[in-house]
Amino acid sequence: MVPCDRDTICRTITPGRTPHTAESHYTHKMSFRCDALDHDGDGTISQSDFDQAARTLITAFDQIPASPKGKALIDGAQHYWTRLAELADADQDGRITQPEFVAAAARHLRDNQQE
Ligand SMILES: [Ca+2]
Ligand SMILES: [Ca+2]
Repeated sequence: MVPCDRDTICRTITPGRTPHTAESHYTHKMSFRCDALDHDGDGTISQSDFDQAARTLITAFDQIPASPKGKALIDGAQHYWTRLAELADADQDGRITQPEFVAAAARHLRDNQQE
C-alpha cells in the first residue's frame, strides 16, 4: 500500500484510521469531481447538470442564451455531456452515477498508463 498525502491529514484528524492507498485516494478524488459536476445535487450527473451549469455561466457573464456566446456555452456543455456520457454512462440510462464515473476515470487512467 502506498499512502497518499491525504493520509497524513486523516491520521492527524482520526488517529488509528486505516491509511489511504493510492487507489482509495484516487477513488475519493474522482468522487469529489463527480460531486462537483452534479450541479443540482441529485446524486447523479445528467444533461440537466450541464445545462444548468451553462446557464449559470451565461448569467454570470451577463449574456443571454440566444446570444452567440450563450449559444456557444450551451453547445459546449451539450458536447461535454455527450462525450462524458459515452465514456461513463455504462448502463446508458442518461445518468452517470458516482460508481460509473469513478470506474470510467479509473479505466481512462489505466488505458493512459498502458500507452
Ligand atoms: Ca445531478
Ligand atoms: Ca448510468
